[in-house]
Amino acid sequence: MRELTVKETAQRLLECESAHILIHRRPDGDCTGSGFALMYALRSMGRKARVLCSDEIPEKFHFLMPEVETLEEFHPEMIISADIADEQLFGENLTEYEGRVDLCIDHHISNTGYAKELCLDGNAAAACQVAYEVIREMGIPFTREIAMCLYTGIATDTGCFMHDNAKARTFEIVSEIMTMYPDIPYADINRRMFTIKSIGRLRLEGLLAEQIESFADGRFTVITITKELMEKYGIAESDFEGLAGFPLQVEGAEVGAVIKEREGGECRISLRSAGDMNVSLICQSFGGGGHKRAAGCSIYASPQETKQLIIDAVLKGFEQA
Ligand SMILES: [Mn+2]
Repeated sequence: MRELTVKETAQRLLECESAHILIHRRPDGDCTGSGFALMYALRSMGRKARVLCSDEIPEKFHFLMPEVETLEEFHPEMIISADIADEQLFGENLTEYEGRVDLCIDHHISNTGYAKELCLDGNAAAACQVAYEVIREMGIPFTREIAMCLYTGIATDTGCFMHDNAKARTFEIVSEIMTMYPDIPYADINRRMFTIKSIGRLRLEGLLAEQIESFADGRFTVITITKELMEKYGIAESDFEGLAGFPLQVEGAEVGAVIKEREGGECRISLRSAGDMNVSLICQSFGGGGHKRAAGCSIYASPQETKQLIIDAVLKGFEQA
């Protein structure tokens, strides 16, 4: 693997005649935005480019995609990946690309270096931020659709500019995009990405709110979802997407846990920390892992027993801090 500068990456793309652009499984706004922005950039120069994803792209991101796909199948000269830290994230339908990626554009410091060449900025809030620098460096017209893709990826990966990955450069880029295209409905995009939910999802959040239990004077909040509850309300595993941080919305909560009962006596635990506690250490002690502020593990026990084990571990963590 060779690390490329933004300038070298721009040069690669300027020379690229045709490309398949891979984005990660269970696509989010950042991989969708960066993938399609790179596709539009290549197509604007008359090159062939197509975005490939193992899973279907959720409807809320469809406005970033071409309305109709007119491009026929082609054999790509280059395989590019966007926002993919690890080949394991290609997903089951793109495994044929393992070991074949020529250029990866990414912002995860955990990137495994699977591509032949890598353009990585670990300080960038989003892959879209890296893609912005590359496309600007290419010197090609910065189209409205590119602008919309990159804005959406930056907005989603920063939690609508709320997370601490939103830095001065992030806001500069957004400012440049807004100056170029003041008419893009930015606030409407934010609303669609962050506020609008299906009625089912909203009801699920209501149900979750009812299940919240507090411990350690409210510093630890827990939501336990049993199979029985999921069946009763017709909730699917996929409905929980992005809800791990839900218990942390409670005022005063420093650590939050969502415990979900699964088949086969398994309970899946998502732990989130808003403070100093390193929840990946707790999850590691149960055979799981993750990051300091976001981690997960599985425990093979009843939901009640699982909850008690997690409570004990977190309270011990508070005592030791
Ligand atoms: Mn990303």
